[in-house]
Amino acid sequence: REDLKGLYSALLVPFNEDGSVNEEGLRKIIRHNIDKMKIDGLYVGGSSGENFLLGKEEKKQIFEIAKDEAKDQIKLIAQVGSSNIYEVIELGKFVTELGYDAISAVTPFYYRFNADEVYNYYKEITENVENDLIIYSIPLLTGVDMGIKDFERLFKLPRIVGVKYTSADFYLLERLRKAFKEQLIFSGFDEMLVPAVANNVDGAIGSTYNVNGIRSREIFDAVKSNDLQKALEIQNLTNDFISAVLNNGLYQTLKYILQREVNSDKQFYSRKPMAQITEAQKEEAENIYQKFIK
Ligand code: HMN
Repeated sequence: REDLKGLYSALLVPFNEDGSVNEEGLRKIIRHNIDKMKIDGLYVGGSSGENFLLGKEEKKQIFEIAKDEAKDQIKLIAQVGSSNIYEVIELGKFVTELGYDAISAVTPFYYRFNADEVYNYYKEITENVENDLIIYSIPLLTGVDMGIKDFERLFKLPRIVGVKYTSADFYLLERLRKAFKEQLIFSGFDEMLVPAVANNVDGAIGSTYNVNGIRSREIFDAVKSNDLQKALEIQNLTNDFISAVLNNGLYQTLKYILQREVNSDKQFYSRKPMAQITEAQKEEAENIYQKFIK
């Protein structure tokens, strides 16, 4: 599990106007992440990949393309979770066969599952998929809040190796880190990288690393080498960028910037019901691109 540590981009996926996956664009984004952003790995099938808007076959297609393009150059984690446990297991086996380094699964959502139901979901996945599993906790989007006792029980399952922790609760993060030294904790909020690394997370997974990976690595390294002043300076600049992106539409803006960065003449569409970028948003995205990324 040691070698899963590091900085991962939550892979963004470009779609064609008809909603199908833009394979050429996707390959370019993967190359951009490896060659220019120098990331350690990709988190494929996360919220940033608009995964929860896709069908099973499309998810498989994206997992295949990512592995085929990245080969063994970087680590690959596949987010296979959803509330359909049979699909979760099928996808888990599929990506394990493809050679993914680990799987990750979001807490089951929509229905208000209790702690036992969430536990049994993970237990069943680990019993059926022969791969390491990283819990994906993102209460903001799922409404599923887990406490230290829930994590304690889950971390006892043999194949569970850590958690992708997308929450601003730093008290819980501190408690988790102190209690579970052997588990991998990945920070999920890019704008809170400084406090996360200060709490000794093992890595980070985020959407903005697709375009702001170099700066984010500098933040990570500066905190690690106890240069808090430098880390904060870069985080301040990074957060000017992130807040501008969030104000203008997260996925639309990041995909616009990627389209510019990889020189694609085809627009990187979002998947419906996600809205497409408007002319005004494009203009602002171009400003953000010029100011922070180019
Ligand atoms: C994923 O599942 O694709 C992402 O890793 C999720 C990731 O934690 C992002 N969270 C959300 O979008 C809610 C962050 O990278 C986030 O986009 C960024 O910190 C800006 O808020």
